[in-house]
Amino acid sequence: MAEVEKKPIKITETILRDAHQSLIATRMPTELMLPILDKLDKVGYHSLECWGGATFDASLRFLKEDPWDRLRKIRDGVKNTKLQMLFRGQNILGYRPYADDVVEYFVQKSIANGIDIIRIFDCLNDLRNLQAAVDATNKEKAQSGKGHAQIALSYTLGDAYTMEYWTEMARKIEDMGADSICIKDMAGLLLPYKAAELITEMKKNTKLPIQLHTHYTSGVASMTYLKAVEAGVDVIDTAMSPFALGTSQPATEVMVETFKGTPYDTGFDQKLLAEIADYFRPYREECLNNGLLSPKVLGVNIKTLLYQVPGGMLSNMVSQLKEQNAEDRYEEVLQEIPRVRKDLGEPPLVTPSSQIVGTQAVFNVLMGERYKMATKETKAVLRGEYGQTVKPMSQEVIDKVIPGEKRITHRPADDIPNELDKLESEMKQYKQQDEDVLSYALFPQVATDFFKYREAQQTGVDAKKADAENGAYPV
Ligand SMILES: [Mn+2]
Repeated sequence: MAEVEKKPIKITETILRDAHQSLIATRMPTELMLPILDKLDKVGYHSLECWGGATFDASLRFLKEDPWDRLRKIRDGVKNTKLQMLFRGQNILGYRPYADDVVEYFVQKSIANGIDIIRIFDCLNDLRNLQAAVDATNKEKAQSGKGHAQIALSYTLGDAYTMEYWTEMARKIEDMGADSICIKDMAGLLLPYKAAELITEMKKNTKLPIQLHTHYTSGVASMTYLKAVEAGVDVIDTAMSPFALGTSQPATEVMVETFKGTPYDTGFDQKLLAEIADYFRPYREECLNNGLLSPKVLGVNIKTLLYQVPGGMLSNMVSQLKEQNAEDRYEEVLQEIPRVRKDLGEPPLVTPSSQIVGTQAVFNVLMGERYKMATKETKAVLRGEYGQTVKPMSQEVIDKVIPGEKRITHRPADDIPNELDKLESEMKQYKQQDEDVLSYALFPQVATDFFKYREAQQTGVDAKKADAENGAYPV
């Protein structure tokens, strides 16, 4: 009897990044991560996602930690496993587009401090917004031999997102010089049989490895992984059980056990995984007790599937309506969302496009007239400042919201002159390491506060007594 060809499924562990970003607002401190790195390193993961996304902001803003220092400490403790980060294309890890020189420098420093795989995405899937980061990664790879550029497509549903769209994107990503592709399903919209079809078709169109990233939010995620693995996906993202499920990823141990004895067997040691889970479980309990982890995010949110919008977007919308004493308009707004999305060229609904569409839908309903008022962000999308959408935007809406204004069709970052020197001159009094200018570039105010805090710590001033609000630190 012919042996079935073995194809062990590879796993990216998310407990150090997306798992705690999704469940406890990215609050896991570095000190909690360090003692378990040795065991995590022994599992045999494809990679450990541990940096980028919201971790950078949360470290500086809430944990008063230097994110670069975190990365170096994780690198010190993880000798064998690749380290992975999430990167928002031209927005890096911030909320505005940056000049190419900042993007390139950030990539260079991320790799120099220990990152191996950079997962790069754009909220409109406009590949032009990813080119600078991919080129920078490839440049670093050519020079130091380190670095892997993965392009992530934000998965979404809609008329424009046909099978041809996804397969065509796979081809383009390969042409751009990326090393792998990720299907990034932030809202848990990808259903099991659809996943099988998607992976099968994409595999026909690209030689690049394909990784699948989803969230448990709608309750289908582990089934989606099962079908995707059977269809030939190369890597899946999972989280150790104490921080799995709900708005996080499927549990690592469960997926490992599922594939045991099959051609997809990971070969991971369940005893070792159990020891890692034992380590994180008391922290989960602590987070449940102090309210950082809410049982609300641990269930199945079926509305995600019903309305095809991310759970976070719905809760945002409800709070906006509450503020206006207009909770009774909920259904109307829900129906307005797909219309606004169409007007704006049917973008995927992920940060920040989800907030832009959601807020505009609330405005349209509450004002009693569509686009009577438009947000600054809606205007920017219509001007092309976020990039190109898959479908054309509504001419009628363009004429009403930005009449006679200039629209751009080129890559938005082409309008941003190099800015590293200027940023450097603004923050040089606080600079203790090269990387500080990048922290400042991303979050000028938060980073400055952090630099002052750091100085106060170093000079022995009790930072708790320092006047954080006014930024006055008695020395
Ligand atoms: Mn995610």
